[in-house]
Amino acid sequence: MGLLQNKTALITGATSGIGYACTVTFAEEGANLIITGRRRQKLLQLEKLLIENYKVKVLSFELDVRRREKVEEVVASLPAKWKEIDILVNNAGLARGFSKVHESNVDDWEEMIDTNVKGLLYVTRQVLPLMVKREKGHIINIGSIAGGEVYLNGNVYCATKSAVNALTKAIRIDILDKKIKVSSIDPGLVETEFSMVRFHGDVERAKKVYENIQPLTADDIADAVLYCVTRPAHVNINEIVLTPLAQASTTYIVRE
Ligand code: NDP
Ligand code: 8X3
Repeated sequence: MGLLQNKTALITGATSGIGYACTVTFAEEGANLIITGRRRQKLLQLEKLLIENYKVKVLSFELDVRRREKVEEVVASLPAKWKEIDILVNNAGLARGFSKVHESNVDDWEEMIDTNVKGLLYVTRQVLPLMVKREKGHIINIGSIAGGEVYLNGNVYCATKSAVNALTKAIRIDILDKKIKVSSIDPGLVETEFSMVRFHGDVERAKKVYENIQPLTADDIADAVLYCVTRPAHVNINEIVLTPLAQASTTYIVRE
């Protein structure tokens, strides 16, 4: 029997990287899954994989977390049983662009702020009341080590992850009397589509980020998430910070 048997989890940004790995890990442990993301084809492929390989139920929604009304509509449309969400993984997010503030593309800022901060809030605002009603649930926010420090050209991305860090702590205080868990997972370098997105599809630049270092994998993060959601009822993991062995901070990295 899986560790998450009879649990229901909603994962944002399930189409790639960390969200995808969390989805598969949760399915392996028997969780029923609500998977969301913008790329319909990838969602459908994932849904098929889950149904064919695991005995779990799956609902998938093409969802851009920046679209507040759509977020409200999706959560409101869930059948009653599916509204009993035990775990919300607020994972959808991105870095877009890598330049100094006075040279940045403002559209990149909007995209990061709207996704990483406002999107996370929109989803939480719809799901958390369902958890509060049941006095049961666990929110996992995927933050970053960039939420605790800043680096050259990281400015707005770091600011959004700093906001995620603040929100994790704030939400935990807000619902302290509601028996709901809130955790933040803050990774360093994880090899996913992250750098391709950050560098607007520049493959060579993206590859360099993971050159001569063994980065974390999305599965490493899913493993940390699974650890958080399988602790005894009285234990809340507030934060897990994890980096590759060769990374001590966003800037101290030893490459072979
Ligand atoms: P990926 O680019 O591989 O995955 C990002 C996921 O987020 C995709 O599934 C994407 O799906 C989804 N997403 C992006 N924008 C939106 C949106 N507006 N609405 C809905 N879904 C969206 O990167 P990672 O897996 O690495 O990133 C996941 C999280 O981990 C992010 O929050 C990131 O900041 C964080 N993180 C990543 C680190 C890394 O080094 N990789 C380190 C620390 C934190 P789709 O395009 O289909 O919508
Ligand atoms: C991603 C890690 O160091 O690129 O959040 O900001 S870093």
